[in-house]
Amino acid sequence: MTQKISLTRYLVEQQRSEGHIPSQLRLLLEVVARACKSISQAVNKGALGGVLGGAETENVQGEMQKKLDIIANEVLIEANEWGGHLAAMASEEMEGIYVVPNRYPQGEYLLLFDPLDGSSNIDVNVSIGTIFSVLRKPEGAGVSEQDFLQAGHKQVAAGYCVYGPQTTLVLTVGDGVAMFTLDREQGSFILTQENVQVPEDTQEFAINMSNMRHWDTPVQRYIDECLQGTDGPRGKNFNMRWIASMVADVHRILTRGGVFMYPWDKREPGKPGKLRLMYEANPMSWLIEQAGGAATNGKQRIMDIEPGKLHERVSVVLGSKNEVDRVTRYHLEA
Ligand code: AHM
Ligand code: MG
Repeated sequence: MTQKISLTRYLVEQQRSEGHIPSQLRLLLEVVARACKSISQAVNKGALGGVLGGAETENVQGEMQKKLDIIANEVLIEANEWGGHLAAMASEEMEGIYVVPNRYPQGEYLLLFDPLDGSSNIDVNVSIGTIFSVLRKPEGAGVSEQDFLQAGHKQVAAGYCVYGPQTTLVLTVGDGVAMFTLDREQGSFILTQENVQVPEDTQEFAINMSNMRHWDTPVQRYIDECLQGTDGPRGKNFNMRWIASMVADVHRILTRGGVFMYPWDKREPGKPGKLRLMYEANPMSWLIEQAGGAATNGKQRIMDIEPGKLHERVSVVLGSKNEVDRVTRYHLEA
């Protein structure tokens, strides 16, 4: 019988043999995984747990919050504040940073998350998820929002948990991408795929086509060429998928390739894009790059962007390398 490797064992072995994970970071990741387990539990109960529907409050981005957005945010904070491994947290659902209260020891890491990604899918029973990113707190006393403003290449761990037909946790600590499936009977995440690789080529794209008339020329050109299929310059047919949960779209791309785009568009020209850099684009970009894919904002590598503010937005093109390179080239040529 092949032995099952739990997330705990995987992390211990990474710490021991590879030296990638200091013990504080290992503890932190285990706590994040535990929080994801509770969120998965709440998601699964759905209407039976009274967790569906709106909360009638707005977040800092001016978006209406769902009950689950708030529940997931609280679960992550409560799970992570007392362990001693964190100095502060930041979330899509909180305007400012959450500093670990004085009654607990302060650690050397910073945790950022989108507690419930794909909120518009909660009430319709479609896959949603949690995205997280871990940074090291810069040296010095105290902790401030400024400490969080680090480029994506400074991340020390990143991942997401997708709540779909299965609950799957996907993680990188800079040594490739590993996937863990939640075994509900055992109550633990079990390693189900290591060394995940995104194929360099793909015939599948993901974009919200209803925004087509608002896009910039390079994006119009790329999608138009895909749509022409075997009759156009690409000489092959493309398929389209759009789940409207970045977590689920990225999970499909990590599994079978594809290109995901949420570009800048003319609806709100002052905003670089819809998605947030620090807790959506950066962690997803690192996972995709660790799996051999690429991630840009159309012009530059996402993980090289120096953030100016916590809730900064960004245009996103990520996935199979050759397609991302093509979209980026179209932008640079324009
Ligand atoms: P959220 O974090 O508020 O759920 O918003 C992010 C989501 C992404 O998961 C997804 O790719 C995108 O918004 C979908 O947007 P749209 O509804 O415009 O297609
Ligand atoms: Mg989100």
